[in-house]
Amino acid sequence: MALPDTLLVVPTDFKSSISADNEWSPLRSVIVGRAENSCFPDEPEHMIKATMPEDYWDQCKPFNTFPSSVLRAACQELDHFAAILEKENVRIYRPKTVRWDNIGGYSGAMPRDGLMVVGNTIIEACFSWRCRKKEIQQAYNCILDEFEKDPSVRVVRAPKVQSPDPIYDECKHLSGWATNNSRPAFDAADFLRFGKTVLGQFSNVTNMEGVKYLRKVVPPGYSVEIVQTTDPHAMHIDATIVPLRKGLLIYNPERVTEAALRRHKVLSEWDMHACPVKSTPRLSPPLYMTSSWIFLNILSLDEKRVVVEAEDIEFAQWLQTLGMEPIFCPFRHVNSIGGSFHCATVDLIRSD
Ligand code: DAV
Repeated sequence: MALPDTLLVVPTDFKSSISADNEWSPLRSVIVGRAENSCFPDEPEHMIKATMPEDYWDQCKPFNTFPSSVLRAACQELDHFAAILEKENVRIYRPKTVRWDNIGGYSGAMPRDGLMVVGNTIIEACFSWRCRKKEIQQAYNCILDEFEKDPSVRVVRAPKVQSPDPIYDECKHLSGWATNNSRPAFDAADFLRFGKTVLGQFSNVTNMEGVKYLRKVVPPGYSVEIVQTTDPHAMHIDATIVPLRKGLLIYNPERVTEAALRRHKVLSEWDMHACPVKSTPRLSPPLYMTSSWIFLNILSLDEKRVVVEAEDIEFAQWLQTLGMEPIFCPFRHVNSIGGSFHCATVDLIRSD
C-alpha cells in the first residue's frame, strides 16, 4: 500500500547522518580507521614499482604483515586521534578488526581511499589494487549497513569486477599509468570536495572509466573535474592539494602548479600558497608506502583548526602564519603503514 504523501515529507530540521561536500566545514561525524593486522600490499611488480618506495619493494608479497611494533603503536595512535576528535564533540565510527594476515588484504587503516562522501551520498571506490577488493566489505560493511537503513542517505556500492580482472593486462597500458582503462577504477583519495565541484586527478589507481563512473554516481548538481598534476608515481591527491578553509589552499610545488589549479573556476578566487617546507626522508619508523610529503595529509576540524603530526613543527608553524591553529597528534607509525590523518578518516558530516 502506498504511503500518503504527507508521511514522505522530510521535516526541515531533519539532519541526515551523512552530509559533507567540502574538506573544511566543522566536522561533526567521522570514520577513523583501524591498523590491526595490516600487511604490505600484494600487487603485480609493475604496480608496486609505480607507486611504492623502492627500498621496500621486496616486502610487498602475500600475507607479509608490517612489523608488530609498528602496528601496535599505529593502533594506539589511531585510538588517541579518535579520542582527540571525540573530545571536540565529533561522533566517531570505527570499522571491524579484520585478520588481513589470514584472509589477504592490506589494511583497515585508510578508509579515505575506499569511501567518498559527496552530499548525502557515500560512494565506495572501485579499487584497482586487487589486494583491496574486499576491504570495504570486510571492515566497513558494519558501518555502511547502518547507513543503508537511513532513508536520507544514498549508499553507492562498487560494481562487481569480472574475473579475471582485466585492469592489469599489459597490452592495454596505453596511458603510461600502471592500470589500463578496461573497467572503472578509482581510489576515493584521488578526489577532494570543494562544494559542488569535486576535483581529482588521474593516477596509477584512477583511470578515465573511473572518472566517468564517478560523474554518473555523484548526486545531481555536483561535477567532477580533473586537475593536471605532474607526478608519474601519483596515487592519491591528498598530499598534493590541501584546502585549509574556504578560499585558502596550500599545494605541493613538486606535483602541481598554481596555474593548473587556477584553471578550475571553483578555485579562481582562492588564495594559494606553495608549501615552502621541504619533505625530508624519514627512516624510523620507515615510510614503507608513501613519500615524505605525507606531512601535508592533515585533517581539518573546522576553518581554523587542523590536526598535524606531533613532530611536524616547522610545517605547523608555517600553518600558523596562514591563520591556522594546529592540534598536534602523534601519528608516525600510521604514516609508516601508508597514510596520515586525511587518509585514516572519512568525514560523514561537515556542517555549520
Ligand atoms: O606519497 O604523497 C600520500 C597519500 C596517501 N594516501 C604520497 C601519498
